Amino acid sequence: MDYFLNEEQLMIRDIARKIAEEKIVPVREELDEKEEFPWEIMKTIAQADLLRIFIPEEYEGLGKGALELCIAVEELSRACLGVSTTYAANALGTYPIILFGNEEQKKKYLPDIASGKRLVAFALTEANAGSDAGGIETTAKKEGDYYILNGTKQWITNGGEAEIYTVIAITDRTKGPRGASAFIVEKGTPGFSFGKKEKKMGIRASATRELIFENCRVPKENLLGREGMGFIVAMKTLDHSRVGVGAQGVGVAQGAFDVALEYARKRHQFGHPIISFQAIQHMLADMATEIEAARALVYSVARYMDSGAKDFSKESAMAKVFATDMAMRVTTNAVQILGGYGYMREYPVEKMMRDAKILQIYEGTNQIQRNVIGQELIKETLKKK
Ligand code: COS
Repeated sequence: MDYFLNEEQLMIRDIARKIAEEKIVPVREELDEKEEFPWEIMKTIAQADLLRIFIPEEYEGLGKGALELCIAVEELSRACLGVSTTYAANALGTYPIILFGNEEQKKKYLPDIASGKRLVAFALTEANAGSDAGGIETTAKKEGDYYILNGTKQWITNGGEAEIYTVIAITDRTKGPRGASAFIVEKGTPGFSFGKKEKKMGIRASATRELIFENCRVPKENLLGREGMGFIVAMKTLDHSRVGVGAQGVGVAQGAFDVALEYARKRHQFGHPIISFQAIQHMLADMATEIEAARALVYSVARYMDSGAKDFSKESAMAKVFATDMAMRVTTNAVQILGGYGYMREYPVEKMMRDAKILQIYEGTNQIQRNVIGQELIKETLKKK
């Protein structure tokens, strides 16, 4: 379908697609097998200016919006979700600085992020605080010109590899979610170390690691926004990034569909290509329809965000939940169409199915997305009364 993308958007799509086909597809299996962080690919992505997309122009970015980022994310995801997760998590970690950073913080960090000199990670989740993001236990205690951080963050994408971390910690436990604050913590800060590197079911090219803070001294200049704004920083950041998880769903589903379609044309059973059987045709028809519906929603939500809309929690959650549930169905059906071959590592669809599962879990489970949508629906009904 034609989404009436402008010249720049088409250029971003073509560049990302070229990197995906030429640099990612040939190594994705090996990266998955070895659980290897895709540094070489990230360098290529940086050289192609794809890390500049969402950074404002005054900080050496391209000043583009959610739609352009979604287009790039979708293309990378079509080839490998492990790589696209590394790329998208960098944006997730940067949003707190773009949305809440002061001029000095933006000048100090954004140009390096735009050029790819420094990679970023976002640190909210803890062992006892996943869906219940307000339940974090990591503390930040003000002492003179520093905040002293203590606690452990869990499952942090880009952990260990990133140079910059946006971290949510509690500055006043008595205030509940209003007692959290957000900080920029640089790798190498005394008292900041890395714990175990996780072994995962999918997205194995991406790094997922614990962050350990033991009397970690963070300069007070690294507080993002004001004290007590941490939960809002986290929620607004997730509102911005969730549509991108939707774009990941569209990308991985398209990648799996492409393989399934090609296979169905070539595979012969009972003397005919299996695509001639209605059972297979109907599966492919449903897959193609669902991918297009999800893409239309993701692009529409991204355009709505870029139009200057102030509140898009509901829409962003809708894009994430719809596109990622779709991705799980489509990748599973792609394996089904390939049958025994689909289950083998020889074909890429089993990896796509393993990879797709995380999309229903990270950046807020799809159950939490439905809570967000439900809460917004209640608010809208109350407004009408
Ligand atoms: N934008 C601005 N403010 C928001 C917000 C948003 N999107 N969502 C919540 N808030 C505000 C609320 O208005 C409330 O403010 P007040 O204290 O002034 O009333 C405060 O934040 C707490 O909100 P709420 O009471 O809704 O918080 P809950 O503890 O019930 O949690 C959910 C709400 C479940 C929606 C939230 O915790 C969530 O999104 N969890 C998933 C977390 C996640 O995505 N984890 C992945 C980690 S990053 S990969």
